[in-house]
Amino acid sequence: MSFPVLYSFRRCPYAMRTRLAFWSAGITCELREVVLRDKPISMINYSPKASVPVLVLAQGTVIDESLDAMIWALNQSDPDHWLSPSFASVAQMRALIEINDGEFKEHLDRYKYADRYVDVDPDHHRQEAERLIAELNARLAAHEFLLGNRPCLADFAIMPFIRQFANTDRAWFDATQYTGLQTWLAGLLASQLFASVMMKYPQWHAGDQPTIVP
Ligand SMILES: N[C@@H](CCC(=O)N[C@@H](CS)C(=O)NCC(=O)O)C(=O)O
Repeated sequence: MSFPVLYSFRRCPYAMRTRLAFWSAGITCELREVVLRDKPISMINYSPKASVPVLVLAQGTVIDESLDAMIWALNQSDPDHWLSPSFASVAQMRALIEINDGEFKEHLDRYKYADRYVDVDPDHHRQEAERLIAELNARLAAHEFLLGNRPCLADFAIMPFIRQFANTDRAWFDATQYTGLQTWLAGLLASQLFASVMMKYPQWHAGDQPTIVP
């Protein structure tokens, strides 16, 4: 029997959110743990842009955008209704994820990895990123999750990036007034689902015995 193949990297926020959707959907796949400085040739052949995650379906279809891979998984099975936010439309949910993946990610990278850029002030980019942080925090004053009283695709698509933002300067984040966001993040990080997708696997090499998960 052949399972979908997921090229993944444990700490990559895009791969993380894809694994969250796979585990929630209960999809069994072959996990190939990638080391970014030593990417497998087969992954690059499937997807020349060579970013993780890369999903290869049994029929050979390749999905190499994490959000598309999440939606593919949830279209197979969505037991917790991630695709139907309780207090918002799907379009509003997509829009929130788009802000995260676009503007927020740009500032997050320049805050977290300022030394990789020329002439970048990390504090400036933290302040810019804080606009979305404040907006998410305001949402969480109204309900427990970003778009309602249960978590949806947006919570899991965005959480790995907020985790990175928080971890960049944990003492600063913990001392902010964004208590709703702090509680939301802590709850998701403490979940059984998150623990499951953060299990460690050795680097995959062609010819290895397949790692079938979950
Ligand atoms: N838009 C892509 C972005 C994926 C991405 O940028 N992944 C990073 C790791 S977190 C990567 O593989 N970068 C390529 C590299 O570092 O060589 C997605 O959503 O899947």
